[in-house]
Amino acid sequence: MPQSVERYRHLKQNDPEIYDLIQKQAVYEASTLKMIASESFASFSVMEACGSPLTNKYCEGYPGARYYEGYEYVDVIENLAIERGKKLFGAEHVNVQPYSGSPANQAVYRAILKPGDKIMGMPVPDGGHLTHGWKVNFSGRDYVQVPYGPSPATGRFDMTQIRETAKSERPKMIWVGATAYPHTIEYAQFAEIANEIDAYLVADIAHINAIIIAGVHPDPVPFCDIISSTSHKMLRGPRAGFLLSKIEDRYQTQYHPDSKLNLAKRVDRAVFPGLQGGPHMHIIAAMAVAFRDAMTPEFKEYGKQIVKNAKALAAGLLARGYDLAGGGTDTHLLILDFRKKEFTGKDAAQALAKSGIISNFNMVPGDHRSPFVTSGVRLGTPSLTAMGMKEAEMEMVAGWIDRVCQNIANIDAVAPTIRAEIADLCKKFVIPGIS
Ligand code: DSN
Repeated sequence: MPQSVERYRHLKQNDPEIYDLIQKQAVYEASTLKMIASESFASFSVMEACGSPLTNKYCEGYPGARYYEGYEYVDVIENLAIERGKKLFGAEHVNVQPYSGSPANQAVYRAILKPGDKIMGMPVPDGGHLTHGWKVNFSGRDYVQVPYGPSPATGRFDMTQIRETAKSERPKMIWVGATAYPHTIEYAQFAEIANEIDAYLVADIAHINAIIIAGVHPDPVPFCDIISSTSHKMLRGPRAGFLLSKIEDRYQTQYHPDSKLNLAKRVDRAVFPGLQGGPHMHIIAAMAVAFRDAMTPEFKEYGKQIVKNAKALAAGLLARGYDLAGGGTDTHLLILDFRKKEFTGKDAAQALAKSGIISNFNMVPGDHRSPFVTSGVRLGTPSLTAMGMKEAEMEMVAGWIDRVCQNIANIDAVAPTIRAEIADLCKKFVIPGIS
């Protein structure tokens, strides 16, 4: 039985129904391959901070300027989170209050733009995020998205094309960041384009923060006005968001009604009181824990191994004749490209899940299928890497994926065997925060 569940003795007594479901989820996660690219495992320490009495505390405002009394200890906690965030990323300013990635991104808009302004971002089917200007999201309704994305022919950014679009459309802000782009992002090249058109450059590094920390992906901090992130995903912290920014605003008088304030102050004001009320102090404490963990050599090794594992998995799949969007990966994720297959991404994701490989179906560049079924499956390596898996296990994973894809039509016959083999492999590893 997973240790984390054994520890929940009060919950077990008071609400056995929820306890039982948590237990089942923990057992499920400990016996399957979590390959959703935006997931990893938070540590027991992070979860203990999340489950601490800080959950009760209200302290609207920022350290030293609260609207509630009794802030002595929580001010120290929030300042620690901020200082650790600054040190970890080398940032001038850090805000740790966003409730998650989407609220962090809302704050970016409120800090630097006015409704109706033009922004450049990747549509969701191209690998962007809802909050990068997608039409059904506030960001696509209140702002005007100029879309860009990987070239359908190469699966990679065409920087000449992106520059041309930016110069003709002149957006006031460029988002650079993705949820399904497997290649290196060259922030310096995006910064040149943003500078040429006097646009803000904002990176969303929620998916790739750990590989940036590990030094195996370019660092956006020198190039971007604001950087948005989550603290869960590969960073392995609590379910929350944070913002890094420069202190000064290089376009001070141009775009914003609050232009007397510097950028750091506008970011803070956009989060509170602009969008949110009381900060979640238990989560901020857990974020401080995660930032501290992320400064260790072990974390940097984990970040490096994430990429090595993704490359090993890509090599294993390519060797078995599969197509990958953009031909491979430089990051934590890869996208199986099933455009030439008779089955869809959704068929494959469901068959993989039955077999114990948990992923999500995803559009691929140049996809002819609808977003409800797609031609792709997105696979990420952070969770397996957090368990301690390395290249040899990735070769086994490639083999299992191949067996599933060869047997989509009769998956019920083969899935139980594959699932049992996967459960056996998982037993050899410690599952952080579970076992
Ligand atoms: N939903 C996340 C993902 O899976 O990429 C992004 O927020």
